[in-house]
Amino acid sequence: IAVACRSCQWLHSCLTYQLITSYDRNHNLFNLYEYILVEKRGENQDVGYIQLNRPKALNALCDGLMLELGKALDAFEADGTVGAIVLTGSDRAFAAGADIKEMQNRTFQECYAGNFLAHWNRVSTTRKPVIAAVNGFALGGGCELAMMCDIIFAGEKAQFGQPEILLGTIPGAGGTQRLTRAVGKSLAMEMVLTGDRITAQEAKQSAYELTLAEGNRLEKRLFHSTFATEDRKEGMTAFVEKRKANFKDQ
Ligand code: CO8
Repeated sequence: IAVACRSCQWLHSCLTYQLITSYDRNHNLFNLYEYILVEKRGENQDVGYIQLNRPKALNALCDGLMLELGKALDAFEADGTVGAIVLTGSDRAFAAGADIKEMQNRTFQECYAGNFLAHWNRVSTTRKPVIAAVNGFALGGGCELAMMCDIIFAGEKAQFGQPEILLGTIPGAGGTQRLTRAVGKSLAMEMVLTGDRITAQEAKQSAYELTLAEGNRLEKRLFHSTFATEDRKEGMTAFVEKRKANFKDQ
């Protein structure tokens, strides 16, 4: 009986998965999800579209929502006709963070032993480009989710923030790391330490204009160009000759 039950369960989960990832005649994924809306869009139906859909909770990222998001991403990854994926929320909220009500009574032991929210990085491991279309609140885990995407396309009403400090905790899904790279250390620390939010415009102004790779390439070129100056030659020669360098700004 136990074996039969287990295979029933297995069959059930297979069927559920198949249903969740089924397409209708218009190649739209059936919306059998509870917390997200999923479909294929675009002239050629080649854009995977995922909309977070918990309006009453401002799209707070409960465990069920994140599991569904992972499944939808898996389905789009496996679908050869999908070239890129758009992840969005509503006008009012992209996502107002991890679900605080779900986390409220968790203990350290549960979080640590169960590796709480370990599956949250699924977006960042997606091989197809993922574009976050953000409006309204993108706070805490919502801001982190947007930053896991390859491109953030933000509307006028977008507000980005890491307000975890106001709840007595810290970002846990890459906020301290990705925000630093996105807006620089100073503003990232200010946001993480105060919980203050920034607009899309402020985020754009503070964004590093160079990626790390581009920055490294530029640095190397500038390093090379010092070999065109008299002072570089003088500096190194002085070191070798054990004397003080006589720089001439040339
Ligand atoms: N979790 C659960 N419910 C929420 C959340 C949330 N994060 N945010 C909003 N809601 C709910 C509210 O409880 C309310 O529900 P109800 O009507 O049943 O009380 C409903 O959404 C509407 O919210 P408000 O009435 O508060 O709406 P306002 O317009 O007055 O305020 C705000 C909107 C400013 C967004 C406000 O709701 C707010 O401050 N929300 C919390 C934002 C926040 O602190 N986010 C960070 C959460 S912690 C986190 O994300 C950690 C991530 C760690 C990931 C770790 C991975 C390993």
